[in-house]
Amino acid sequence: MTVSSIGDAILPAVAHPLVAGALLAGGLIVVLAAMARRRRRPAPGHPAASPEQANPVAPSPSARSVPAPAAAPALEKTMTKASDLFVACLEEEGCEYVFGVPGEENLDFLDSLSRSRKIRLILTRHEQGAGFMAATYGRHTGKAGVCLATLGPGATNLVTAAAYAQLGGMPMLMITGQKPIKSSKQGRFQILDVVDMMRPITKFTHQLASADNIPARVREAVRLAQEEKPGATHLEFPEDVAHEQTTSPVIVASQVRRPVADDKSIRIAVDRIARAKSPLLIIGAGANRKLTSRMLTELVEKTGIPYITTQLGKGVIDERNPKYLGCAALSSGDFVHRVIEAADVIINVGHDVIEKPPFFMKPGGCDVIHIGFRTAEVDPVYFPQIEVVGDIANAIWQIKEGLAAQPHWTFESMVRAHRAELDHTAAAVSDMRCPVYPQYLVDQVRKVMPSDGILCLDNGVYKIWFTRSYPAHMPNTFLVDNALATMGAGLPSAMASSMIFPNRKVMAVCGDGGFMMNSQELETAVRLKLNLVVLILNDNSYGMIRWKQANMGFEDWGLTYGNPDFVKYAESYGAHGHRVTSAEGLPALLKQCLDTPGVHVVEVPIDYADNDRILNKDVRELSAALPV
Ligand SMILES: Cc1ncc(C[n+]2csc(CCOP(=O)(O)OP(=O)(O)O)c2C)c(N)n1
Ligand SMILES: [Mg+2]
Repeated sequence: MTVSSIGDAILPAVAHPLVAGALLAGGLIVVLAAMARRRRRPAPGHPAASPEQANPVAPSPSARSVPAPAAAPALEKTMTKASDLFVACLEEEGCEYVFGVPGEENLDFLDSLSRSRKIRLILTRHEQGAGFMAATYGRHTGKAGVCLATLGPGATNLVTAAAYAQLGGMPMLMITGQKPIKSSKQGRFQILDVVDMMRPITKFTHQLASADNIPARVREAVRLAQEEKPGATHLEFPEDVAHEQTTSPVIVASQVRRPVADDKSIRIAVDRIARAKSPLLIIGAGANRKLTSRMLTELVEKTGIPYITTQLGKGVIDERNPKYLGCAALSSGDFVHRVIEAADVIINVGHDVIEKPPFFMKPGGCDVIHIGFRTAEVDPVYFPQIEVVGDIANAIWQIKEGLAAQPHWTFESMVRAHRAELDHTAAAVSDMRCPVYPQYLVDQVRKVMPSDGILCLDNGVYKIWFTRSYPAHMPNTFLVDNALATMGAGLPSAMASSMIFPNRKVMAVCGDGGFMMNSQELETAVRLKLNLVVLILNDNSYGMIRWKQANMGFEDWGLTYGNPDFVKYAESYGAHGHRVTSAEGLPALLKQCLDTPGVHVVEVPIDYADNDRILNKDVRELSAALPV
């Protein structure tokens, strides 16, 4: 920082009473550090910052280059209103948006937020939409997405989003209001023990009982949300605490780096991989971090070891790479499971027990090397022989440095199994029936989406078709929830993606069931002037459950419904409504929607008649018949 830039930073800073307070109470160095960081953030006014500047994928807290805060004796203490201090703490954490539905217990906070020049309120039509958007913000940026709700009913509406963030590893901070805690206002009207309610689905939940503690608790809530494994945190901010006065200054985050794997563990892993006959990389949820992506790509390039992914590991390495051998979308019996069976050493990167296991270990079976931020959670089907624990990107880099391609390695049967999968899919992608064939749809969506385009899936049976056959090219371009696997997140996650990356194409793929669970957020999307395309796959039923019902030999019963006219429905919100009437017309319609600004809702009648035969029978039989 130059002398003049220091001056630039200080002058507007001291004009702000909160920062002046921090200057006096916390000392000059703290404020200079804070200012230096603020100057790197987007200028006031929104939408903020270009996505790349906004720090794409999961920055390690270690990326900070801020001098460590130094404590200085307080000179004079300035009184600050608690809700103003809370907002200042969020600003310090780099918060850009607060997504939510305020209630009367949040009005002090809302008033303080109205004066922020760094944080924008994103008002939604349901707290669940706000939570899904905040979690998706966290997933893309690595910074805690912040959402807001009132006490009781607002807080209960956040529960599904909390679980979504917690299980999915997405950093998110929830703030809920509460009636006064120091005096009774309306008896127990609307009062629930929200802190306890959030306990099993968060990493940290806390009631702010004193304004003095706000800076420490906000820092903790953000630190824990962002730290591996990222997840949800919750602060309850009662009405009477919100309008207290305090002299507590904002706390600036420390400089910290993640611990790296011990080099002895790296040597053991390298030695085992080198001695393998057919090593295989499996990329899981925890590997979905930006630096990890680069290191893994380099490892594959240098050694030629092939890889498969779990659903949440999709896109970490470009799936156009010839070393890509499939995604474990089904639990068993797919071609990809033949790839796995052909390996004698599995290098399992970022394994997260929250996903259905891509493979089941057996005594006497192949060896597994677990590479993760933490040690493996062992169970009867997962008991790795070797573990490399520490920052994943660094561990992969160390392994890459020590490992060379081995002439005795052979990948023939793995490649054969994947080739059989590609041939099987290729035979179906040109099926031009209408209602549309899922394999044709996946192929056409991939063709119209650019490499950096972001596909956001809701939960339904189409998820299996997309995860198996949509090659993701870049990290976080294929947002699927294979952790909570909730319905209803497709549209909000696409909205958040479009806000964060306004220059990229964004498409939500939803079932008619999942879309209707948060369809009211179309109003939010139109109000925010977002550009996105929402496909609604219409089978007039909860198709995924119907598919399982058929598979289990039950009668086709109890899972169908009627739908609104989706074109008129979209138009009533001010969105553009479209309906696919022929397979031939699909590509041009998708392209037109992606290239025309605004919110486009496209109803796609879908033919699921062959789901059961293909996914439960053909795929199993064909893959089982392959020689290993
Ligand atoms: C919130 C929630 N409720 C229920 C389920 C169970 N579930 C999983 S998929 C599914 C049906 C999805 O229907 P739809 O969105 O129409 O997609 P389709 O499978 O028909 O393509 C249901 C009910 C769930 N995952 N999440
Ligand atoms: Mg459906």
